[in-house]
Order: sequence, then C-alpha cells, then structure tokens
Amino acid sequence: MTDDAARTLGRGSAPPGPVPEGLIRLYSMRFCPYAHRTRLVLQAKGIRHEVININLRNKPEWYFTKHPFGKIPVLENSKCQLIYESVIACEYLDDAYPGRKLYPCDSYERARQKMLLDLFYKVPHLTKECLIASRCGRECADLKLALRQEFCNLEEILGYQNTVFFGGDCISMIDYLFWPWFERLDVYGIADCVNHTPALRLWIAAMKQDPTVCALLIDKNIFLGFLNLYFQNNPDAFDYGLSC
Ligand code: GSH
Repeated sequence: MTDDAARTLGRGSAPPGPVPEGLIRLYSMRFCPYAHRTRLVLQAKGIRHEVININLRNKPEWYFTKHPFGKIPVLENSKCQLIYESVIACEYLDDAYPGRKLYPCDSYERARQKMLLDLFYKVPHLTKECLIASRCGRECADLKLALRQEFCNLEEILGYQNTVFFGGDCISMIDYLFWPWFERLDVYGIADCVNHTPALRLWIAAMKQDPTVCALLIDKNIFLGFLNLYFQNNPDAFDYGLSC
C-alpha cells in the first residue's frame, strides 16, 4: 500500500498518468478531515492505493478535470472513473472492495448510520469556524457553545444505545466518518468541548485504540506547523512536514 506522496502537486504540475490496474488513486490533502475519512476506509479495508496530494491554494489546472470545483477528496480507478464527496467515496470503497464490510448488512442498521450522519452535519462547520475564530483572534464562545450542544446530542445517542461505538459494540463506518473532527479537537484548541460528555470521551478513547485510527494519527506538532503557515498564507503550508 502506498500512502502520502512525497510532495503536493500545484499549478504548473504535469497531470499524473492513468491509474495502474489493481490500484486506486486518492487525490488528497494531508490535513483535510474529509480526505481523512477516505484514508481511514482505505486503511481499514487494506485497499492498495496511491495518494496524490493537491495544493489547495494553488491548484493544478488539470485538477478541475477530476472534480468540477477542484475539491478533495476524489478517488480515481484504473477505468478512469472518478468518485467524489467523502461519504459517497467511502461507501463506494466499502461496496466495491471485498473484505471487512464497514457499513452493516442489515438495511435498518445501515439507514440508522446514515441518519446519525445527518445529525452530525453541523459539527464540521462549527469546528472549522472555531479554529478560524481563535486563529484570527476573534471571540468564539458562542461557536463553542453551539458545538457543545451538538456533542451533547451525540452523547445522548451513545447513552440511549448503551454502546461504545455509534454503530454498536464494534467500530463501523459511522465511527470512521465522524472521527476526523474528533482527532482535530486538540490541535484546533477546542478539546474542552467534550469535557461534559463522558460517553463521547470514552468513544474517543476507544477510537484511539483502533489500529486503523492509530495508523493515520497525525503528529500534533506537524499539524500545528501546517496551521501556523496556513493562517500566515504561507505558500509552503501544503508541503509542510514532507521530506522533499
Ligand atoms: N462535502 C465535501 C466532501 O465531503 O468531500 C467537502 C470536501 C471539502 O470541503 N474539501 C476541502 C476542499 O477541497 C478541503 S478540507 N477545499 C478546497 C476548495 O474548496 O476549493
């Protein structure tokens, strides 16, 4: 399995060639929570893949042939098929590849995971707004209050189900779809938002024991280094921490 490419591709870069047979390609950005979802599923299912990191501040011209708005993540297979939107990409991987199924087979349980995902929809936006506010020296108490409310809703679900994970007693797709935003609470400076949600904290602790989550944990100092450059509008941000 190949993972993070040694550098990011930006404007002026040559487009990559076709995806070799037996491999799937992920267009990614190392610090993007949506791409992180896709990487978790690739890792959990042991799918052979390659990663091409895209400089989102200086996108390659050819990248708009992969996604109409130039967003990541995007999957590309050896038949030149493109799949974007992180939730759709994760479901595609689960359906198209053999091995451990991450979504439950039971139709109701599968629907229930999708309903939970719907309840989560405010979290990505609120965490991002908290990060931007704190990095720009703005007051973020109201945003944190709103985020705590979302976490209380998730806490209630775990309490009502009386399970460690959102899909039951084992980790499944919904946990991987939620996880990237929880991994970022600390580097975003908002870890205190889970102080009053003990079941959610137990879920976080359980997630940190999962081999797939562990394999993709991002080093806190590298993440902070990226955020520092990103908020200074430094063009080197997207290559931060790469070996060349
Ligand atoms: N709804 C999309 C998904 O779930 O895949 C969101 C993806 C997204 O917003 N990705 C961000 C992006 O591509 C990076 S974290 N930003 C570049 C841009 O908007 O031009």
